[in-house]
Amino acid sequence: MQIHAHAVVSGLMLLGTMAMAEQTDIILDVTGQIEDGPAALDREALQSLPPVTIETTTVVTDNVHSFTGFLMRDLLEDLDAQGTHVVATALNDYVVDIPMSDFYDYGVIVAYEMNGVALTRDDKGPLWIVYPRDDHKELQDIRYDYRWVWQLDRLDVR
Ligand SMILES: Nc1nc2c(c(=O)[nH]1)N[C@H]1C(S)=C(S)[C@@H](COP(=O)(O)O)O[C@H]1N2
Ligand SMILES: [Mo]
Repeated sequence: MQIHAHAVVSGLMLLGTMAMAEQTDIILDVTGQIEDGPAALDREALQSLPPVTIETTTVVTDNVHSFTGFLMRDLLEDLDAQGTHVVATALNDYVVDIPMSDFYDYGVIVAYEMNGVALTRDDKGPLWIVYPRDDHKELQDIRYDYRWVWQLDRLDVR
């Protein structure tokens, strides 16, 4: 986990340097109870976390899709998040409270790619919380469906 933390931190430092020269592309803000303070992460920092792919049906279609992203628990561990839940906010101001235990009970990912193509703002991106719903029957439930936040923008650790 320390190695990944370095990867995220160096991505952030690079970002700090670039910010002076040009407009940066922050796609995820992580705030709240974090040992290292709030983090503003760009695609490069997020993609420095170990990639994980999930093949699953989605809440919005019956077809199986392939989602690639990073494990939510890897990000939260790297930032040393200390809390019992995470409030996820989307670009359309959708807000949902997710228990931290979900990320340890299941390999929940934050996807940046679907079927090998980067997710975009006009189609559920740039980030989409994806549960491995086909691997766990209990996840095939409305209680979990509403935690699949698309257009994810911010995580607040509480
Ligand atoms: N950004 C965003 N994510 C969201 C929602 C939303 O309105 N905005 N709706 C949630 C709910 S209530 C469900 S059931 C699933 C599927 O919603 P959809 O059918 O509207 O895509 O996505 C969840 N993620
Ligand atoms: Mo819903």
